Amino acid sequence: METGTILVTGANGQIGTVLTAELRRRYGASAVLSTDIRQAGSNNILFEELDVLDKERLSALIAKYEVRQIYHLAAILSAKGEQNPKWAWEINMAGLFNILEAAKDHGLRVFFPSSIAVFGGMTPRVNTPQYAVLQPETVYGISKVAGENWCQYYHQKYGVDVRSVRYPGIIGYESLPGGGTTDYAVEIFHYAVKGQTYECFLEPDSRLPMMYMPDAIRATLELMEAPPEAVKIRSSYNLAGTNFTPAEIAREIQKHIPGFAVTYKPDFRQQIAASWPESIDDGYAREHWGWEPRYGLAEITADMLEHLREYYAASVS
Ligand code: AKB
Repeated sequence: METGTILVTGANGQIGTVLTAELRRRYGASAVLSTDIRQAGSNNILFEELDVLDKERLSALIAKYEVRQIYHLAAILSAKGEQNPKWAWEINMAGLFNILEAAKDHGLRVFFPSSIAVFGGMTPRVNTPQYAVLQPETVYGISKVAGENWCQYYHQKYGVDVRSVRYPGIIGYESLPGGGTTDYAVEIFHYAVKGQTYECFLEPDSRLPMMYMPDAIRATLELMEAPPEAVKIRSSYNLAGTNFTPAEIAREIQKHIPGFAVTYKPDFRQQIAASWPESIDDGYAREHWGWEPRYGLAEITADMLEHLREYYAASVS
């Protein structure tokens, strides 16, 4: 597929780090321009600093690198957003507007990550359907609902080829999450491998939808590479991998590390988690563009522990 240059915003974040590397593996290092407000990370071969609120710089980079696609990953997540709601709203919304306007002006394909955070306490929590009540209880969730609607609007009014999924919590070993409610499911593995007790900020039975990073990257690329007529939902697709509770993931880790201990000290993030679904019905993604997850809790746990053991062994030697 002819992609031109692909620009990634938020490329140094949890998903951006891994997605950028995979895009470079597929399309070539010089075909992917990584951008972030932070300095270049380790895999940033072709990197430019970019604040997504800086519309002029965004336009200049699109022209300079002949950009054809944007993966717009820069955003403030659920927990961090609650510390400073107006700032989170500004970054999440004004940033998206800049991307959608640029896409309209330059005819770009856009990926917009939405989230299970679009749902709230009025939504059915089990097998949450695609078309459900969207009354989120965080500024992050409100910005994602608005963002989904703006994506659909730009598609319908201006023909912008924008595509989106509602990510569950993402678990991976290559990068760390920052500021989310599902972050515990990554942190817990690091503590386990380091032989430390983990203090979990959610209750033991707080079930949430989760997905392993390779599944998340594959879903993103499968959606972006699907023929336009297959992408029938232009707000955002429900997407499911697996789901589990802190107690279940702790038990799964203990199968590999029997002495691993978890204590529980729920904080404000428990209330956010309680407003989100336990599991997701992703029937439309399966039907429209063939989505199928590959990793369950057992596979995620074994793979995470293997890679993190290698990582920590290499960092001490
Ligand atoms: C968060 O916890 O805020 C994110 C998400 C589910 O969108 N990981």
